[in-house]
Amino acid sequence: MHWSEQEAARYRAKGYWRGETFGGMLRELARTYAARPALISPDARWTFEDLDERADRLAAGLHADGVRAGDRVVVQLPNVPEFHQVCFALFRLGAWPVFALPAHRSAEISYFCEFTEAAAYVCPDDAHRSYAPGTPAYVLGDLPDAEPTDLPGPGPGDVAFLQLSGGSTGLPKLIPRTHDDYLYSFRASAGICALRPDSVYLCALPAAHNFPMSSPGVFGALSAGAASVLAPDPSPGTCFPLIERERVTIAALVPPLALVWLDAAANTRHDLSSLEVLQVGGAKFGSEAAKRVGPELGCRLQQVFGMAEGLVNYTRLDDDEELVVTTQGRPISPDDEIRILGDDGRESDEGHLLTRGPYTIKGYWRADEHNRTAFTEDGFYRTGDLVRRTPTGHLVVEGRAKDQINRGGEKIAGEEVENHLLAHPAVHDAAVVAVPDPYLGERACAYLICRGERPARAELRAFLRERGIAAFKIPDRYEFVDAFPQTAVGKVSKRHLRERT
Ligand code: J2J
Repeated sequence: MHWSEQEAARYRAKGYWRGETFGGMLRELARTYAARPALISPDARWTFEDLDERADRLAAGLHADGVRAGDRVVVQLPNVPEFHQVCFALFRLGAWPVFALPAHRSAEISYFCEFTEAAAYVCPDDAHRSYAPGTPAYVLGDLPDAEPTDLPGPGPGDVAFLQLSGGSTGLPKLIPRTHDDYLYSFRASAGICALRPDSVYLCALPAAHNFPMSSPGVFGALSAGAASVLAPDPSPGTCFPLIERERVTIAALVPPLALVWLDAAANTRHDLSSLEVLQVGGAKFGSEAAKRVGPELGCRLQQVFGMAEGLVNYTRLDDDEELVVTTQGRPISPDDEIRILGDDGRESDEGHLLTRGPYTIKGYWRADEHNRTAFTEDGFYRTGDLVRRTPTGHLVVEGRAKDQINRGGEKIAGEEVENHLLAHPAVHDAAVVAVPDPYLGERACAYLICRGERPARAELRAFLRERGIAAFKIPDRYEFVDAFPQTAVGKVSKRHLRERT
């Protein structure tokens, strides 16, 4: 579950792990950058001092309510400055945010609350309370507030939060990230992206996602003394005016949104000339679209291939155009160990990507059985991604060997949706697989074997909605079949199903 003493000693000696916590970092930033802007939204503007003070007051309020170090708190908030206030308040208490996405509904939220035995749930409005029956809820706008007191904080090696895995299993796995490892990953990312105090980062994707949180994301921007603009949604209609007004220098998008931005930029009246870097990641960005970014948006493209479990790759700002357009970058750290295994299990330059390093986890939280297969005995994480390594050490994502659909950057675990479909009385068996899509890259298709009469597609969708799962997990297509193709060992062959479409 942990880095070995030897690894930890090396990461400290090399200066990756600096023995700092989130709480300490913010205190330091508030001293250095004081009245400079930290978080900007369409109707709020918080300085570093504001964030520091508000985090303290909220921490004191939560503490007075009984929230303690090690407690889990499910956090589901939109892109508002309070999101980061809640994060830092919990970090200071040593309580762990469990990051849910705004799209999650009752099935996901109730699971997170039960599985983590959450002490509280922080949600956007009253309507969300019902998602977590039995867990005390705090609603945005009604957060507790008290005079700051001296609270004993967590240590740098302690878990800071639980991040959500994209997932390939029936129930989502939770990723424990420590102060030391996460601070390293976003500080190093801020360096790679050349963030300075006068940089302005646009957080257009949901702030809880690992990409806009840490690659370099809002935390990386804060660590560099830079401001972050929190966009309520990622559309050009919302973001272009914000880019113009706040002179945004760097933004992060998933590929389908990058396409929307490219098309919208062609006839916008907004001035986007402040934009220096557009980061695109979360799913494969095709080279044809990648080529358009420079000429059409007038900024540099940076491809980002990362995962909430740790490893993040970036094309560098001074990489050749060819590398930027055709690869998904190279690792943050010289100590990110990359192992690529062919199907025969031998090391190769093409095949299954495994990794270990100073900010890649050694195990999911409370998932011993799954961890035995998701990690090797010598502590490498099996990413489930198929990659090719170029002579320059850049990685090209060629495919995936895990049971997951990447719907334009939103991850869907096949098995999770199958389990919901199997609860329908007319569904005898279900297999959910990815089908290619020109806009989203992939969409989800459910293959179903039914008993009796086939349910209408609209009924299946309504059934899944009622089960309370996030809308993006509801399959786009339904195909009815009499049998599933089988592998040599008699399992459903999802590869053959994918090839049918
Ligand atoms: C192809 N597949 C990609 C890319 C992620 C930065 C950026 C992204 C994430 C993220 C992140 C890809 N091309 N450029 O956490 O910090 C797929 C891979 C990977 C999975 C991880 C970050 N970028 N992927 O997307 O945990 O399959 O993290 O294993 O959501 O997304 O998903 P997630």
